[in-house]
Amino acid sequence: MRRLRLNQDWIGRIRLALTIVGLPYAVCKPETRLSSSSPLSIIHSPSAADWVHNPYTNTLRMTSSTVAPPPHLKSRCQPYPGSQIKRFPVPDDKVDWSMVWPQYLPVQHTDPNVASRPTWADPDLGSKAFSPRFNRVDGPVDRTSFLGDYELLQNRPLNPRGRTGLAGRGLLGRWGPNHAADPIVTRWKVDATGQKVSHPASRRPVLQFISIKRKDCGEWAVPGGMVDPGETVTLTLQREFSEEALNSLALPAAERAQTHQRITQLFTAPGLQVYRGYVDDPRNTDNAWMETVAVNFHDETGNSVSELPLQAGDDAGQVTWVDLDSAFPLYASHSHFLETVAKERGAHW
Ligand code: RP5
Repeated sequence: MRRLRLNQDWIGRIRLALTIVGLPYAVCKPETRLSSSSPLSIIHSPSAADWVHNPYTNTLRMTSSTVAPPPHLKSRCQPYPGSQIKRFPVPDDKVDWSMVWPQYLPVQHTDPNVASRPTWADPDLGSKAFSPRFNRVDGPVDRTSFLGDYELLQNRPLNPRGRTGLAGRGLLGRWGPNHAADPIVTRWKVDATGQKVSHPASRRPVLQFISIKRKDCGEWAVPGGMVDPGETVTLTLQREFSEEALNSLALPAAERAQTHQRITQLFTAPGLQVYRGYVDDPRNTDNAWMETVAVNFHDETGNSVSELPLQAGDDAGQVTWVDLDSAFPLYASHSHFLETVAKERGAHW
């Protein structure tokens, strides 16, 4: 409960700050409160023996689903991001599709930008020459879900985590799963003499991660992004990190090549895959939702990526090293990923 109060204090402060600076849209407010039985906590903190190397994605991943999935809370936030649209209110006990609810009347919304058919978005269902193969890898677009096969209702994919109060695609480009990748780059916090800094309360060493402030909502987040059609997750992780945290697209060619070489070293070492699954993203709808693979790349000695000059680029308004701490509010399910990183590395949380 103490942690919940802390979180809400932070959210209040951030919302106040956003109001002052007038960001495009305020932090999305979950409709429901976290309860003390929230599945946000780690069921089992894995030991080194629980990790196996996956040669295809070059990640170490957990052998079993030891981490509880994130709760479906932000996916019901009001108003819908980037709009004044109010979702049809969905109480906790009606989230699951198995609960019969004839009165359910979700608001239909697809953002005009998505409807205008940018290259990253699907056409509308029913459009000529658009026959998506749901639950399949559909040409260069992966329409499979980490949660298994999803259902279709009237030819529309159904969010496997349940109702959101909004039908259509909202701000998301793909019908069904929208796949992302989240690079969590960490180092130990050290003092002026190079000694690890421990947190006074937990007495555990403090980890820091590279965080960006998203331009769209002003929330702090992991510098993740969408997997482009045909792209491997490994490549997305490095590309998104370079674009958002190092502003690689704006660097002069020589500097860009140097930066690329340095971060390739970090990203080619196997990372720890800390999460793979559904993301409780405020943009989720009944028919389109976020899924991700979150991988931790750790600079143990602090002399690799730690020395790179951070510069916000692309979707990021700011970039900085942030201490891992449960009280720091983050976008979507990102706190959940960081909690796993902290537990796995024996760090403060
Ligand atoms: C989140 O949205 C994912 O975890 C990832 O961080 C992010 C991808 O969306 P964009 O940053 O590309 O908008 O759900």
